[in-house]
Amino acid sequence: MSKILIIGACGQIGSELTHKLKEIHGSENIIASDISRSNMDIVNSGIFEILDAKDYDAVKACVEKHDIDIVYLMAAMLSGTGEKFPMKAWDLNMNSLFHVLNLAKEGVIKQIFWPSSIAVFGPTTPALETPQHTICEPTTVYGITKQTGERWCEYYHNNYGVDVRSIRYPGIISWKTMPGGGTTDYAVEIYHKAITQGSYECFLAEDTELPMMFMEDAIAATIGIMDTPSEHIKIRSSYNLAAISFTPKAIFQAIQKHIPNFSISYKPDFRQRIADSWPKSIDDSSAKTDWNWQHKFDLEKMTSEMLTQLRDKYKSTEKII
Ligand code: AKB
Repeated sequence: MSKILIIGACGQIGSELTHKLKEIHGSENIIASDISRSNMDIVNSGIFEILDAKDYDAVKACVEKHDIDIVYLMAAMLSGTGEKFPMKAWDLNMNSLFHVLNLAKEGVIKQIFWPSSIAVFGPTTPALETPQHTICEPTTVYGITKQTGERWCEYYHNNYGVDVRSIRYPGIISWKTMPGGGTTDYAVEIYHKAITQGSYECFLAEDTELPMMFMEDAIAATIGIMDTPSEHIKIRSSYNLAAISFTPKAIFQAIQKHIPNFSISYKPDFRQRIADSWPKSIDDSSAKTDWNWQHKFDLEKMTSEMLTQLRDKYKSTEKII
């Protein structure tokens, strides 16, 4: 049985991935790690290590201590926070990737999952049904780190045979753990505010269309690409991945069907410029062909699931309006 290390296990995607991998492989084979104990559910649910992804010696020691075969590197600074701390974003996003790529190059680990993002695209990219291979001129620090990372993943695969796999995640929507510091975070916040306050002030304009995905689909994609036989993985930079595209107005209207009195106002901030530089929809035919990717959740199904789960979560806290 392979031993798996998740770096950044307390975060939005890392936490749900950790639970799913435990279900599949058994808790004893999954080592969750993060820079702090910011998610007690993860800390208390199995093996947990404090780990700074930027520290090569610490990452190597953790990998050796637990005899790790596979690393999911989920630690990253996202687009919004990256614009505030450009050098920190570069340091974390690039050095953590080099550390795991080099451990694979040295034969210490066998397989890597590393997330890329729609942030690799920029204002010169075709915005509708953005192709797999197209112009990538990102204008955010986060996007630059993801684009550079993709180039290095492909380089390490081509030159050193490293089995690294990657997906360009769209905005991910989930109810268990909040996202932190992204431009697509509004699409999670809006559900929480609908339930707890009945109103939401959106930091993007009402007609800003972006590619999005429900967490269950994102986890299925992540595990799907990692379980695919290596010879089918034709793209070693990162795969386009798509599910649903919508605007703040469309998600507001979908919520209003369940909560008729819900209201919204729009106050675009610095993240509007980031959102405007990203695609509106993505062509993910390569992922469909190479490893049978197919999403399950549309806006209606996701909205219904989000509201049901969040109502349940907030029930005991008396925060529901
Ligand atoms: C962000 O908004 O920065 C992320 C992403 C699209 O990668 N959610």
